[in-house]
Amino acid sequence: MTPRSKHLSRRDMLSATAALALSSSVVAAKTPVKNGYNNALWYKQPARFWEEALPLGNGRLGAMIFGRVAQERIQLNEDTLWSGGPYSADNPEAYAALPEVRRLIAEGEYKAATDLASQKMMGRPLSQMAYGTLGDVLLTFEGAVKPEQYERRLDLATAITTTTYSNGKGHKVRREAFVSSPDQVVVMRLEAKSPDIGFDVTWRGPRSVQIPGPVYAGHDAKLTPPVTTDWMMTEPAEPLPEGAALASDGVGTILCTGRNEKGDTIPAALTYAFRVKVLSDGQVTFQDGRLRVRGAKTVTLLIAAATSFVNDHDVSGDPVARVRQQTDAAALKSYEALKRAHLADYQPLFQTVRIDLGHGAADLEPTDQRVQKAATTDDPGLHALYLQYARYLMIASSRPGTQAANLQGIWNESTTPPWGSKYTININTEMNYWPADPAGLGVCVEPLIRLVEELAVTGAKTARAMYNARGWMAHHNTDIWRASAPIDGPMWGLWPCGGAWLCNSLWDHYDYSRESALPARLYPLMKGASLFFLDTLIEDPKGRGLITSPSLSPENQHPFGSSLCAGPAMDRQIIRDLFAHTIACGQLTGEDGGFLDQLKQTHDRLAPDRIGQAGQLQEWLEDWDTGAPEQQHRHVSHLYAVYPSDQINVRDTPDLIRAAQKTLAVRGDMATGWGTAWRLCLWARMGEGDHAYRILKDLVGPQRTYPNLFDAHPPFQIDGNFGGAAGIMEMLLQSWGGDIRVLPALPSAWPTGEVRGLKARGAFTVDLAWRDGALTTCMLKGTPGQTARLIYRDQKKTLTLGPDGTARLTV
Ligand code: FUC
Repeated sequence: MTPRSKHLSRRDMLSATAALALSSSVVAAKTPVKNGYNNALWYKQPARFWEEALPLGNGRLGAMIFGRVAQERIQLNEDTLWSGGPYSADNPEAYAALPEVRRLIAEGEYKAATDLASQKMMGRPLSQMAYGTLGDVLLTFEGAVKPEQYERRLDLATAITTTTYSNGKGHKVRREAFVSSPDQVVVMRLEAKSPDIGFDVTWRGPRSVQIPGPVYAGHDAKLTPPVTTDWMMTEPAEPLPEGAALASDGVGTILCTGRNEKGDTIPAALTYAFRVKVLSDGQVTFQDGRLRVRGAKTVTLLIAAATSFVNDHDVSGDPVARVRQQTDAAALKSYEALKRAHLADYQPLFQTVRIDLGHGAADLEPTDQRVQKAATTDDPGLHALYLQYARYLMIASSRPGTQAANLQGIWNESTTPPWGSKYTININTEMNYWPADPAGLGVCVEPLIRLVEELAVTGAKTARAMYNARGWMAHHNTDIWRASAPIDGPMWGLWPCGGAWLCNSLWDHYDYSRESALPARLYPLMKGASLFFLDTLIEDPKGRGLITSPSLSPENQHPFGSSLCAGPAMDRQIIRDLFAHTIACGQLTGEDGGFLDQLKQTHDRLAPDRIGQAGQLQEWLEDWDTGAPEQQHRHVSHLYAVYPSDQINVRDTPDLIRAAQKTLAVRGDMATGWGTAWRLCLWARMGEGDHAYRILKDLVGPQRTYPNLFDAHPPFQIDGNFGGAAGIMEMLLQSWGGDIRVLPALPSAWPTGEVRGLKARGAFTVDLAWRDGALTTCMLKGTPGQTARLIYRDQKKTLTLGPDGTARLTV
């Protein structure tokens, strides 16, 4: 934190906001800076659907702000509110069945192998626990009428939402909200010109929400923004769920408490609490289960929330004490002081990256209208906004000390969210963290490191129980209890590489930051993950090398009625990286040389990647690709080697790159939100900027992006936001194989632009500018004396950073 940021005045804040809009001349010419230019989401009507509401978060507490007129809806989340309690799903019968499942796979009896695995090897229970919700805090206003000059917005430069309008009496009304990390509360401020703010505060408890209406459902549905505006929309009153209670526990407060849901056979073990405290210059009373605010000019609403979760085996926390302490402490500060602390915490993180990809008329339009046209028009401002929004979402959903971002980050309105809003670790959780380091937010990876540390403990039990192996492993999913047994069914769950992939993500985090303390923290995790494979890899009976079995190529069926198989390409690629990274890490920490030698020998015996008859990169050890039932399957698992890994790349392995391109062409450009984002990253990594750009347009268009810019799988899943942001950065800057590539996949649609603050592997910060498709500035920052190999078009240069830690590439 800079000394300056500790003392941000309102003027500082405004100038910081303005400074973020890079091209000031364009801003001046087109004015509506009030609409935030390309650093804000804004709308001319309130949110009807959840996917139109604006997310706020401090990593732990999440709030969706609807900006409604007759009744404000604040949908609340706390990142430890999951169903169930501490549990293990390891199946004691699994190990006995393992040799037979392997034998059946080796003999091509895939269906029989699947049936046996289904009966004997899967987790008990077969599903994991789900992320939950605290329900809604509702503010029902007195005498609301259709407003005038309505606008609601989320300013990414401040992480504050505002709703402004003129009420029936011609008075301006203003609401601001943010979620403070330093004060651990949701803060909403309501202001009016005269003392006529009157509303009731009520709670609608957690409920199971079906994904609303045809507008937002369906894999291929067209997602259109609402055509009508319901100014007076209110939520139906509902009784509180069983076990939930609401009471006033002090002047101007309500305390809401309850129990989490049970999950499958696992009993509910958590309690939760949240407390609302209202500070106002009007009258505040408590009656009939509601707080009544009347005759106020200004109101500050503080909300703290917590559960009894301490860690994955301890649920003895006291959420009531915690929320009382947090709301009471926050109430001692003025609203301005809370806001200053929030900005001083948030802005130094957000402001490290600035981006300008060009401008157009759409810059001035409301965000929902931009999305509507984004697949068919060029809107570079929206692409820049998409990157900054992902950075915003990262800061809001994953901060040191919080839980890692799950399938929906931290935002979820249902007790039964899609896929439990868990951690799917066969792509989705890893994708969540792809943009963190390159976007200057390496600090946000900390929760993922902790997740892996905890998973390595439960995963060691699974490794022992199911495979009689040393080390640790995890299958394709986990939850807050760090469950590691295979779930859902063998076709999805019986995949042994979830833990290994996570380790590779953590090593990549080290590669970006080169933080000297990290290898010692990561080595035990990586060594444990490696040990598991030393004990479980088997010889391919046809002599092609070492392979996994049983396994699958994530969620894709081969031609023989199952996905179960031996030695899919992705496993070999992930394990190859895992071993190589473990060796590198072990060398840094001075670990056991003999063990590292053993890893090296095993690494070299892993079955290599193969090119099939159709010229494609083989997804499986056998050449099955052309016979697989879903040719355009959303997963592109065997392209892991191209991105996020660099085992297959345009510099060293041109034949395999051609095969990967062939595969990707067959898979098609459009998939689920995250599937589309992965394709974008892949084409960018292969240097195909215009192709990547076409995919980006689809991703930010109305079929894969909701009005609030949340990614649409559909339904909402946050991985597409993060993967899409990683793809945008990959088009501008790449770092792999020891080289830094400048503008390696610049599309013709972004001829002139500028980006500052991106990170490259090796602990470099890079600022770039280009004009008419050609690089004009490339500035590298790092440690004095550090050298970097730069590639721009056909130029290759080695630069040494000067005494001030910078160097420029001259072109
Ligand atoms: C994997 C994907 C699905 C979805 C789910 C959460 O199973 O195949 O598309 O993203 O994770």
